[in-house]
Amino acid sequence: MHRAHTAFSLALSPMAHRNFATWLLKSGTSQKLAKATAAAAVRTYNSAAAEPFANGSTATYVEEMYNAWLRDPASVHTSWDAYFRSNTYTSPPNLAPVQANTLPLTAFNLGGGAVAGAAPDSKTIDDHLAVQAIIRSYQIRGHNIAHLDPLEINSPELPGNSSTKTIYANFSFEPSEQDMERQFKLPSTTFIGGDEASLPLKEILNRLENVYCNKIGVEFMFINSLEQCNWIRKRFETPGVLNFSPEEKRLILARLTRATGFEAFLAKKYSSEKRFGLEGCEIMIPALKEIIDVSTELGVESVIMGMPHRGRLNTLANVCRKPLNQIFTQFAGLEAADDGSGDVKYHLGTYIERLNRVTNKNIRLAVVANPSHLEAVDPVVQGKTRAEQFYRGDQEGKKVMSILIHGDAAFCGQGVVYETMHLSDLPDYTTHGTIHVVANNQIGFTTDPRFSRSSPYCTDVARVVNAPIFHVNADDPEAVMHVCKVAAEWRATFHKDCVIDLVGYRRNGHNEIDEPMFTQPLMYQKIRKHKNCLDLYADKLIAEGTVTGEEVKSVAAKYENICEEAFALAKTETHVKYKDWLDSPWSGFFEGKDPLKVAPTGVKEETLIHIGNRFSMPPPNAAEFVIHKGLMRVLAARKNMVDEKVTDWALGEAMAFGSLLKEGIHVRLSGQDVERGTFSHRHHVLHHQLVDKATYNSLQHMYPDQAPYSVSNSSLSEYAVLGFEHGYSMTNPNALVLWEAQFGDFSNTAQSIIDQFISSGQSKWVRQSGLVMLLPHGMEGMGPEHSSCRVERFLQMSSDDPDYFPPESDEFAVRQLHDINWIVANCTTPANLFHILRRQIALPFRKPLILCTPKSLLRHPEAKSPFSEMSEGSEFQRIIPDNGPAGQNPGSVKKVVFCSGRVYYDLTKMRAEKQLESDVAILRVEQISPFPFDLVKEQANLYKNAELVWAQEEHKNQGSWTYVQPRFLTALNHSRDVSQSDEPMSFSKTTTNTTTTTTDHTNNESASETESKPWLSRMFASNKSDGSTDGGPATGDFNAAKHFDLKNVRHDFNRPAGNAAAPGARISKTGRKISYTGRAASASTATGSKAQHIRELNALLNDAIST
Ligand SMILES: Cc1ncc(C[n+]2csc(CCOP(=O)(O)OP(=O)(O)O)c2C)c(N)n1
Ligand SMILES: [Mg+2]
Repeated sequence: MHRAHTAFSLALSPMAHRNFATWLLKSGTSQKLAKATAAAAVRTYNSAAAEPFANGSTATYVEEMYNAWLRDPASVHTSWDAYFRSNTYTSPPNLAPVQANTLPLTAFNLGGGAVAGAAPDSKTIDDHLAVQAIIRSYQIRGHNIAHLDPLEINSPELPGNSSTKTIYANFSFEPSEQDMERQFKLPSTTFIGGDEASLPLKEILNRLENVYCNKIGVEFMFINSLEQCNWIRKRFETPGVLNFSPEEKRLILARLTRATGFEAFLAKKYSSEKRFGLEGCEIMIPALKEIIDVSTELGVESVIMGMPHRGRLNTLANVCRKPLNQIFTQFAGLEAADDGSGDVKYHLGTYIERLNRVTNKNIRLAVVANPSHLEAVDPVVQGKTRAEQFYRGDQEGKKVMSILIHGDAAFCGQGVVYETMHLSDLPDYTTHGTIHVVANNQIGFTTDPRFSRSSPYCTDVARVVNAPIFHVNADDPEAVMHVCKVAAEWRATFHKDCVIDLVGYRRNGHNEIDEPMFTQPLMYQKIRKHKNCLDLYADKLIAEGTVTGEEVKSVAAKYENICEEAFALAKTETHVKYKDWLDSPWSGFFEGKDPLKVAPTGVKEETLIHIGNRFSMPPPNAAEFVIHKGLMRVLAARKNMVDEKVTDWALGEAMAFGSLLKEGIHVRLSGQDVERGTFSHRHHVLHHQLVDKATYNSLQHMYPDQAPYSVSNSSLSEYAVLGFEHGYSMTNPNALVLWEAQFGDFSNTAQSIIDQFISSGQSKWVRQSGLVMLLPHGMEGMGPEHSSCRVERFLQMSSDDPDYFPPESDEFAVRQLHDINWIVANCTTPANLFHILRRQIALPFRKPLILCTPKSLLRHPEAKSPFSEMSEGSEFQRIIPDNGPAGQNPGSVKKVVFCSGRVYYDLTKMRAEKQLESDVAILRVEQISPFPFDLVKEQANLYKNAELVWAQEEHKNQGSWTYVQPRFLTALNHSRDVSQSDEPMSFSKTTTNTTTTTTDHTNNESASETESKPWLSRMFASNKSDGSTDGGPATGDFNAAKHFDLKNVRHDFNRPAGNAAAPGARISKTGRKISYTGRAASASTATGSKAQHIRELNALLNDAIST
């Protein structure tokens, strides 16, 4: 264990080096000090943000004095007596009640020859207070010298070798032999006495030593709540808490046997495979089971877990009870029966419902799929948990809980742990307590803790949220079980986070193929000689007569048989099925749905008027609810718009939300300052100007039977909050979940959530999400930051093939959406915003939406939409054509400018200035990805004689240019695949059906060798074409829909020019080109000074519009 021994030299408090009693007994200045201290203590107790209780030992002395005075005023010094009589001191509300077993100090054998029953002399008081201080010292820093490291190599270097001395060295109290036998009164802040009010000092020290310095190290005295501290003290100090019945011990042994047996079995069968075994920390499996057992007993019905590689397979097998054959199949290198890129076996998720045999209650267990990026899954798990709590109406987290498992190096190294911890107590993000389990093997890959962290413990990050930390030696199964039980009870009682630090070791290298002796030779020499936990525990139970050696062997043999049977079954499997590894099934969502049918997104005009009116209304009790004058003007302006049947951006967004809420769709918007909106345009939460915390949110009061709306300002974290919202969106497809970045570029601090989950989650883990990312974007002279949301990065990750023009049909648009990994758009009108948000729910599947959103456009007089563009019959426009003179007479247009986003308004202004409305057409590409090949082609054909340009305000290597350029070429040349020869490749067994929506799943099962290796297939095409169709599943569930989806993608990819192609496609090559107009490439998004920005913008507008 790496623990900084400096902790020991820290003083308890300024009082630590004094003789407390003497100090208290002094009069004059000391009295004043005492009074001040007492007053401070009162403030501390009464303040919501109390000072750390542990540091203020003063408070406890006053409290002890007060308790003593209550019992017997004569037992305290007259100064205290006078002080308490003055009623200045207020007993803290959460002060532990005086224990029944406490006795007045006068009852004790006194020092200095005083008579029993008389007022105690100063030595007696000194000694008692010193003993109390010692008790307290054990509670505060006993964990520092506890025997936590099974290898005993990383213990702190302490001065002297007596741990007891270390604990009380600061207290000017050197107990003699005689003192050791003396009875000492126990303070109300300890439970070591059980029913006894006093104990001999020897026994006190002995018990404290056992409780705090043995195999458990409890770190909790920094917690601000006395109630919580006492709760923990009681759970660890009460005599007998570590006594286990023979049945309990046998259960632990059986579970440990399975955990150990599983790793041994994998090691035997797949010796050269990476599995990130748990050896050295196998106790984690019984530990998780204990947490789940106790939590289930206390009412939890669903547990959502997030964990890294280490011990993951074991957890799936022995905690979730995922069928072993499914796990073993993952080792066989089989082809997938369904589609997707898949993932390595130690990343996959799972979802299981089963009976907990110990509690006899049904339980759901989910392990969320996660990427290699350590800890990235933490906020995702929290979001998923929060959502499940929300949908179940579990407002206090009594039914749904999360468990996060961490590695020691990752827990302290990865910042997202801290960011996630900070969500733990926020009203709209809390999951009402998470149990964190650290599989602390005292190493991270090849790096020792002393080189990987600056904190004494790997768990110190948890202290910031006042989470108790239970360190425990992983070689002591009973200590571990006790800690797990307390953790589960803690969560059920206080609904706050806590941490279990399982201190073990790693028996092998980082993975099974690594050689650990290269880097940790001494540690591994020790490990090689160290018996495993199961053997140690079995020896112990055999020695004490709880089990026999035969029983131990037979339990192990039984489990091995189970593994063998599953292994044999796995051998009969021919394919792996990704759907077996889905962590968030959406039962019923896909059933009976036409996977290519989008519900209309336009709504009745009366709905728009109703929502608009509500949204522009002050709170119903307006007479009492005073809102800011500026907001009155905002509301009045909204009302005017509704009367004129037009909408601006904020109103358009509210229309989308309100209409979805009306349809029963839960809407959740989260991000920094989203309630008002960074640009002060949204104002969803109105604040009473005179009453604190009185707010009104009109979107929550649109309709009596509407779905819940939640909008919440988040913590200042992108990584954790975006991850959280992604997790939230995974839980239920019938919700619109949106995350807004303050400015679009800040989303890059959440890059791993974007890369690892949002863009690729469906492909890797057959998991869909309709999450919306709102990214304020626009070059407006604000410098390198706050300008670009780096849309180029999102576009670069879009999975549509630039060289492939999909078959044209009525379903072109939806099929593209179906096949892509996410949607990237930049809308220029509130109506299009309205439709694209509603389309997220209208789609029969879910795709993430990356939406560049405006800043200055929020108030642009032209960026408004009439209600007619949102009412029934209207829909999202992927491309907004030119509806002016140019569009009406396209044949005479000289130039067509394609653009995306706010630059459109600058371009139209410049065109007007140059009076070129008939010569230059300006078209807006609103949905950038998937690229609207069909509409681009259609529009380009319309302007036959025109030169085509792409104009963007972003630099050439940024913005959409690099994405759209090759796609324009494909669209303009009507090409299916410009990189291919003219000969259609027809090896594929299916053709892409442009019209049918029927299902033929049977074909899918016979995926050929060549199909499964598209690149090879392409090179050595085998001319296999049966012309069968592969449309969408008529009755498909999620997996069926996805199956269908990816088959098409794959087939299309391999066989771009198919017999189902639109007539003429790919044949007529016009040879038209599109050129670029805009800023030069740049290393930064900066546009320099405001003046430079305007100069550059004008240049690009001039360039774009000149004919
Ligand atoms: C964000 C990130 N950085 C680096 C890695 C590479 N990596 C994989 S495991 C590992 C060590 C992790 O140590 P620890 O958290 O203690 O877990 P252990 O493997 O010891 O169980 C590292 C650095 C990673 N997976 N994720
Ligand atoms: Mg580690």
